[in-house]
Amino acid sequence: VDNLAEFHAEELGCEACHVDNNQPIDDNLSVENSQCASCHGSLAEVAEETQRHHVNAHDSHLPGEPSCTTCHMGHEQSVTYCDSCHSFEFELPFGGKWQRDEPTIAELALEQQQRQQVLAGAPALSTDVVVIGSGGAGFSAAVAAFDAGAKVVLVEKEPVIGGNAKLAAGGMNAAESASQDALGIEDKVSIMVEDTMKGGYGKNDPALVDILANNSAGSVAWLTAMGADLKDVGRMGGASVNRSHRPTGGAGVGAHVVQVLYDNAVTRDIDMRLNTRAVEILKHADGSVRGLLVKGAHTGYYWIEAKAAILATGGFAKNNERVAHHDPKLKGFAATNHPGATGDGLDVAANAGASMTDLEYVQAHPTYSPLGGVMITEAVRGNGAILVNRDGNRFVNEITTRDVAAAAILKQKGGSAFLVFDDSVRKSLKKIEGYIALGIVSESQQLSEIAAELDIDAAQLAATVKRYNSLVEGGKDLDFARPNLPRALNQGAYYALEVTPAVHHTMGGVTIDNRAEVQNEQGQTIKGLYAAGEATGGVHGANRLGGNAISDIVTFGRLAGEQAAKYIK
Ligand code: FAD
Ligand code: MEZ
Repeated sequence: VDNLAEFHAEELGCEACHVDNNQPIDDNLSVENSQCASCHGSLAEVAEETQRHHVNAHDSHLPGEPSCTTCHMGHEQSVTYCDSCHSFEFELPFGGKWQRDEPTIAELALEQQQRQQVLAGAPALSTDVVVIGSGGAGFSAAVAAFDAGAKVVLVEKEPVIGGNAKLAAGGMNAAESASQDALGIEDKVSIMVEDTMKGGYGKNDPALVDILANNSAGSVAWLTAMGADLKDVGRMGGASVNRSHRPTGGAGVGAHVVQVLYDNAVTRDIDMRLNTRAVEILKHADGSVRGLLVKGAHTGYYWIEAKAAILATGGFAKNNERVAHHDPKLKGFAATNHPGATGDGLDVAANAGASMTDLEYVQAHPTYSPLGGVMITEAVRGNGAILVNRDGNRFVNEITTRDVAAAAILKQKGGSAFLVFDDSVRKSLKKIEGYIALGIVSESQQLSEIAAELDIDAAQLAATVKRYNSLVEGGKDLDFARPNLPRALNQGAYYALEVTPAVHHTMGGVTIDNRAEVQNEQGQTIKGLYAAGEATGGVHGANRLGGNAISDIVTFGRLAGEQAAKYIK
């Protein structure tokens, strides 16, 4: 016996897990997962039992309802999905090491016989709009299209929802929002436009930036009306004012927003299909969309008849081969992204005739923890942390744009630096608790102890913190012109962790117009094909500002959903 299925079958027969001819009846494995729960209890119940571990494998931070089969595979070796970012290497029954083995869209095209057979037959289902991807763009599009009167099916290739959106930490940018008003923050849509264009080195499509900024407060209001809490507003790199919205207390924005969108999709009874990969957009003879060919991880190929498709497949930062092809400097870099950020949606779009914009612009996030395998949110710096090198010196304005901060870190000895903060920063941002729980942050009442632990020059670190605190008191950073100095670092314990840049965001993607319609190489609209989010290019130019992606995906996701619903009518 070398897998869970054989183990169960020996004692209980195949019917312990399956109800229909010993086969899964859907790719969500809804029957199989409910069978797991009926014997072993719900995820929350299992989490109670496993809370003795340092990191509780079942107390997941993923939104939605992660299913048992995400990690506990039936007929294959079990793997810890968390290890796609972390390296917990929990002991799993019949477990193996996390690995990704996803054929490319080009490789799948070789399965011609199966595909042609399926396409010659009837569709497995019909809908108005099929949405590809369950990140923030996909869910926003699905909910908006549904609310505009369309029947919607959403497909997601991963076993869990949320894509990169669920990992978003620091915030969602919006100008002239109700939350800013409540906090007395003065901002203007025009300043958000200026900051975004400046951060993108003027390479952005100005029409798309106008849509982003003009609808940003509306998108916060739209999410709030559906149950989101975006009342805390902080600062991100490259922003002139505090405009990054997140839940009260500074919890991660992405998991919260995805949970709200997911809950709203569930309330609307939207058909959501996990483990279901989009492989080809199907078109009528006149070039308009007629549906989508998908490959279910358990049920194989089938096609969905749809009058419109919305591509919301995210970026490709986790695919280092593709990243290095566009930006060779980033070859071999780690990435902050979820494992599905491989860019195969771009291949699906390209095969449907879509043109691409700005693929050469790939962004590194300056503060990734090599020890934890996770990105440390810019909000830690925004809320007051400083960056020091091994000599104990500051070397950059900590909240400059991330391309500048990343380049500055790479120039330091060892190509890395240290984030240093105190209890007042910790208390200002819930997200920090997660990093501490992961065991990747050094903590001490004495700066000198932290310096010794991390091999930083202790005397110089003490002098740097003293100097920084005096600059905070004077209200001006005379050393690096950091525009915000939220707090001195002198309360309670000190904290520090090593950080280095990692590939984070791909600014380029499918070319869209101001109705989120996909354009072909000739600059014409592909009728019925829409795109939104990180799968598109043009919004962020050569460099995205922190907090602008969540704004982008919700605003353009909504737009794509509304426009697709209008089109099908
Ligand atoms: P995603 O959320 O990535 O969703 C795309 C989905 O499509 C994925 O689930 C993927 O599996 C699926 N998919 C791909 N191909 C296929 C296919 N062929 N068939 C079916 N499904 C497919 N931005 C901010 O503005 N603020 C932040 O605080 C912030 N923090 C971040 C923190 C981290 C660690 C990361 C990685 C990113 C962060 N970002 C942040 C960036 C932001 O999260 C992403 O740019 C954004 O969420 C992308 O949303 P999306 O919906 O376009 O794509
Ligand atoms: O926009 C981002 O990618 C972002 C704010 C990330 C983060 O540091 O939290």
